Amino acid sequence: MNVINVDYDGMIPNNVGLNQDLRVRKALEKWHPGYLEWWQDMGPEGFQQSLVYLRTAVSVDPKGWAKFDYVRMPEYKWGILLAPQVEDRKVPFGSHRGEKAWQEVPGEYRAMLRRLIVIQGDTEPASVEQQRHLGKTAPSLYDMRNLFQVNVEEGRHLWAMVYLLQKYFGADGRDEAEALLQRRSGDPDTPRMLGAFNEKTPDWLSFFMFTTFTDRDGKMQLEALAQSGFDPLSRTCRFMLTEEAHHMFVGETGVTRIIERTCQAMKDAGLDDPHDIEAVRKLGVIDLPTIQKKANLHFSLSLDLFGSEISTNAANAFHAGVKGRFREERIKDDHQLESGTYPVLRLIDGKIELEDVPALSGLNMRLRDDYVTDCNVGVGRWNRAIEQLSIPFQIKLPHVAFHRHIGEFSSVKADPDGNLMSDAEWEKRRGEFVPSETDRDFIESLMQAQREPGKFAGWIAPPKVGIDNKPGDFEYVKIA
Ligand code: BYC
Repeated sequence: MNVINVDYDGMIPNNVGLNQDLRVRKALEKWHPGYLEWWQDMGPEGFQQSLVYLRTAVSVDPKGWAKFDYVRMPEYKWGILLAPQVEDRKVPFGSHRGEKAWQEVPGEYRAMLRRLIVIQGDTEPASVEQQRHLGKTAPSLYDMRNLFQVNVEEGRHLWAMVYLLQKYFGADGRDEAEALLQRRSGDPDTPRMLGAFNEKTPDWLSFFMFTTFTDRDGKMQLEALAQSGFDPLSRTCRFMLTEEAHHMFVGETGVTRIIERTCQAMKDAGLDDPHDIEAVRKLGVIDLPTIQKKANLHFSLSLDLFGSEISTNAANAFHAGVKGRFREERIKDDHQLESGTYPVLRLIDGKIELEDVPALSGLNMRLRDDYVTDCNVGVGRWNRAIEQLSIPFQIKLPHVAFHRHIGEFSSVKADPDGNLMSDAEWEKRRGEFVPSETDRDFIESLMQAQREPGKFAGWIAPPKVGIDNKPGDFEYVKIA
């Protein structure tokens, strides 16, 4: 089996030798119709027959792994692709560090691995469900195509996790694979597993914030799982990361383009007070303070995805060699962390203070700190766009205690600077920190579809370059 090139002959493109693995192939072929039903039901609404200029993975060679062509989404080739096996790979951390990486699930870590794979798998269809209405209000065909690209790739990521469940977890794995198609984002009875994946993505600013902040959590979690001593999981996540980069690109450049348009419209109208919200909104663009509030909301929801500050689950997963740290191989320490500490922000006697905790218990925080650093790079790019048009405003990430539902700070209320406040004061001032109903109504009023090739809605600037170097007026979606 050539692991670089993908076998496209069967129903399920793959580089895992499915043709020689009848049991798993049959299990996946049985799962396939349910998946397609889910996609028709919960995937992009109203565009299933449209031809979309999509990227499909055809190889796992980093130099040329994808091809672009028009595809109807239900006919997209959702395949199972693992990054090439690293010869003689060792478990890189934890108590098994230096032992041969596992090609099968070690019995004692079966439940732990299954749980992590199911949680990861659950987020993928959840995001498609959250974004299913957005096609109708796309600000351009370019953006519509990017949305659908993200959606089909999240679908492929679900396939990736389902393959692991079907191949390595027997009957339990099959049940979990079914359950992944049954849960629904935001459903009161059968919700998705993690909080942020049950929130709404009501408009395109939210979509760009989600792909900036929540997909970036995806990147961090996949990086941590890509370190796993369980080699098939590591290889799966390594390949998923190549696709994930585009999702964050969509988010970050989407917000940048909104900012550019707002600042340009302000300049053209001779407005330089970014806080004169009414005047800015009259120009038909989104004011910067509202963009800040959306960032506050999506960043804080994404922080919740890192779990609690002090976590035995995280400690156990690292000790077991199952889930590592961000870029484990670049860290200079013993990679076992049996001694040593990590500084964690905690709530101590009603105050927010740093406390040194055992390094193993603080692993969720370590990953979250790496995440915040990564987010700040993106926010820096947004601020450069604002600076270029000399508008006196800076987007800032809120404090980690702000608007939290999981962990240390879920029991208190804090403003975006981390000042604690009473519940009553928070309720009174909530609309200053996260989008109010009026903000949401205003944004919604702008969400009018623009479907002419090369044209963009008035609240967002065109991109600098096209997808696959296509010209500005390229018809990225041929709407049926
Ligand atoms: N919501 O020990 P703790 C992506 C539960 S995004 C609800 O602190 P742990 C994507 C927790 O399950 C990346 N419950 O948690 C992005 C535990 O319950 P049990 C997705 C939560 O395990 C965009 C209890 O609280 N991948 O790919 O250290 C588009 C104690 O928690 C939450 C992963 O997350 C929450 N937010 O850390 C598409 C990787 N947080 O077991 C896709 C896999 C915690 O006591 N998952 N709880 O019943 C993990 O690594 C970990 O499970 C978590 C939580 C980081 C999620």
